[in-house]
Amino acid sequence: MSEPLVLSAQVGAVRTLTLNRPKALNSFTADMHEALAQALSEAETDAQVRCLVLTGAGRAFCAGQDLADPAVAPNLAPGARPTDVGNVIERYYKPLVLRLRAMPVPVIAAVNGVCAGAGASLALGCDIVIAARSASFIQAFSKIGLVPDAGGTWLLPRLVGRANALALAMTGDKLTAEAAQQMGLIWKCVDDAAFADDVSATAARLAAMPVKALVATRAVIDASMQLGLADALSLEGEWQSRLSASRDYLEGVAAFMAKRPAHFSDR
Ligand code: T3D
Repeated sequence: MSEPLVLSAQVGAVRTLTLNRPKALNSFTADMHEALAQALSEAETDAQVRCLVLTGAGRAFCAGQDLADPAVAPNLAPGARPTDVGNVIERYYKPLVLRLRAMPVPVIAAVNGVCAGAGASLALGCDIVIAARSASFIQAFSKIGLVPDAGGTWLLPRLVGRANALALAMTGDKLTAEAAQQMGLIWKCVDDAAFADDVSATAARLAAMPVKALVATRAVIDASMQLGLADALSLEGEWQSRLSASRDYLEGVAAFMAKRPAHFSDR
C-alpha cells in the first residue's frame, strides 16, 4: 500500500498534519491537495483538536507546486496550447489558504526545512511560524516566470514591508530561517535540536488557552489591516461583547480571582 500523502497525528489536544511526499520535497500534487483538504475537514470538526500544526516529512517543509504534475507542467511541444496554471490556484491554493486563515483553532507552521514557492506562502499564512535553524524560505516564483501566489503578494508586504517583499520576490534568493526571523517574516527560528520540543510545547500551550479568543484575535488583526482606528476600535468592542458572553471569559476571570489555573473549553 502506498504511504498517505498527508499524515495525521493527535497528541493531547494538538493535531499535527505532515505533508508526506519527501522525495519531491513535499511539493503539491492534486492528490496531496485533496488529502490535505480532507485532513483539514477532520481537524475542523473534531472538538478534541484545539491547535493545528502543519509540517513536512523529510528535509523539506514544502517546495510548492509539483512542477512535474501534468496539470501544470508547461507543454513544451512546438505550437502547443499553454497550460493555464491559474486554474490550479483557483481550484486548490485559494481555498486552502482561505481555509487555514479561518480554522477554528490556532495554526502553527513548523517549518522543518526548505520551503519554496507556494510552500513558503503556505507557511507564512499560518498564525505562528516556527522554523528550524537549517530551514530556508525561497520565493521561487520569479525563477520560473510567475508572480508569488497562494497569498504571497498579500502576505509579504504586510509581514516585511514593500522593500523587503519586492527584493525577496524579485530575486528569489534563499532566506535563512535566522534572517527570516530578523526581518520579521516569521516568529522565530529555533536550533534544530530544540525544534521538535519547541513546536510541541508551543502547540500544547496554545491548545490550553482560550482558543475561541485566539481565533477571534486572528480575525480582528486581519480585519484591522483594512480599517481606520475608529472602525478597529468598534470591531474590537463587538468581539469583546461576543467573547464576554463565553464560558472561557467567565472561567478566565474566575480562575484569576481564585488564583488557580484556568481550564478553558470553548472552541
Ligand atoms: O505552477 C503552478 O501550478 C502555479 C502554482 C505555482 C505555485 C508554486 O509553488 S510555483 C513554485 C514551484 N516551486 C519551485 O519552483 C521550487 C522548485 N524547487 C527548487 O527550487 C529546489 O528543489 C529547492 C530550492 C526547493 C531545494 O533544492 P535542493 O537542491 O535542496 O533539492 P533538489 O535536488 O532541487 O530537489 C530534490 C528533489 O525534489 C528533486 O527530485 P530528484 O531529482 O531527486 O528526483 C527535485 O526535482 C524534486 N523537487 C523539488 N521541488 C520540486 C520537485 N519536484 C517537483 N516539483 C517541485 N516543486
